[in-house]
Amino acid sequence: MLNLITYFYSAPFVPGILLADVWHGKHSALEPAGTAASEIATLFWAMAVGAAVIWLSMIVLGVYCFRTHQGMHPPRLPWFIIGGGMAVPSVVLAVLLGFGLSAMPRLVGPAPEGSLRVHVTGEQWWWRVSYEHPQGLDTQRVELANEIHLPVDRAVEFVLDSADVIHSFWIPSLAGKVDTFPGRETRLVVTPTSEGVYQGICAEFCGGAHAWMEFTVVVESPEAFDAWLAEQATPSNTLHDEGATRGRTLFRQQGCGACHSIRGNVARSRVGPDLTHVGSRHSIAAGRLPNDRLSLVRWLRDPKGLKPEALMPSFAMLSDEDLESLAAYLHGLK
Ligand code: HEC
Ligand SMILES: [Cu+2]
Repeated sequence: MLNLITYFYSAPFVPGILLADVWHGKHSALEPAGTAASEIATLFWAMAVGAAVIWLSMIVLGVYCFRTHQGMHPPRLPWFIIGGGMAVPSVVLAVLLGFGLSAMPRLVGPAPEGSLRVHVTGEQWWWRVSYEHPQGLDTQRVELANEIHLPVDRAVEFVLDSADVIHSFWIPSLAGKVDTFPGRETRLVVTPTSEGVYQGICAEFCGGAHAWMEFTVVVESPEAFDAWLAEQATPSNTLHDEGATRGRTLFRQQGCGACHSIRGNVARSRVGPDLTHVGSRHSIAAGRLPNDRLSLVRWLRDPKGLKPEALMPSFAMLSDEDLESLAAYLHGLK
């Protein structure tokens, strides 16, 4: 009877997976777009089918016993317990363990020779992303925030760490999740197999704005990727109009450079996200807002209102005109 109750309890998991938001879309672990994710999806399906088969056979067996044999006879009972209670679970667990252990090296490294390497640091509450310079300049890294571009069909090794607390780096469509720790590097190897735009998230509660710690992953052709990286490696110098020119002056006057870096401008600090090409990103503040001028103004006016505990001060004391000029300058940094 106890067994029956246990198996009935596991039943909701079947409709659960059918209804789950993981089924489709830009962050679906069941619609894999990378080698690691498809391996995990295969394991998931094997386990789901296995669990369904075991669950169904237990129900059938239970009904059969209650209907026709009121209570099993002692001579057969020990074999039933040894078989169903010990042998079957041991075999099932051993097979799963073998599968898991054999997949591990492919999922967490070391990466194959010639892989692209991307460093990602989890920060409260955004992701610092940095690439080695396309011309191999050791001292110069190409840095940005909350956005990762990858060439399709090439292995990439993510080198992960954290600046503060434990975060967890997860791109459900491409691979499994890996925790990031302060003072310790973890690794994840991914080979994206289809072009597209995917969503990554932080999968470990890390404080106030944890739910707003998303990032965008763009998987594109090798040519498009090379062009993008070369563009990101250039300093920014675009000033479209008078508003943007005013914005640049305000950026210096208001001390934004105490926390931000804009290559080509005087700002060099690494407290907050690098803003060199902030105008080219899909979103701002780790997925909190779309990237347009109005959203930039809203962000500058009230970061903590938009993201609880955000570590950027409010600039609500500036006039609308000043905020709009700053937004024009930032939006022009493509
Ligand atoms: C005390 C440090 C600090 C100062 C000063 C500061 N910022 Fe920030 N800024 C941050 C931090 C930290 C974040 C990341 C917030 C998050 O996403 O949780 C951020 C995020 C941003 C973003 C979003 C970037 C992205 O890619 O998502 C913009 C734009 C920005 N700041 C502009 C400015 C401007 C303009 C000023 C000056 C008027 C300024 N900041 C002053 C710390 C600061
Ligand atoms: Cu988090």
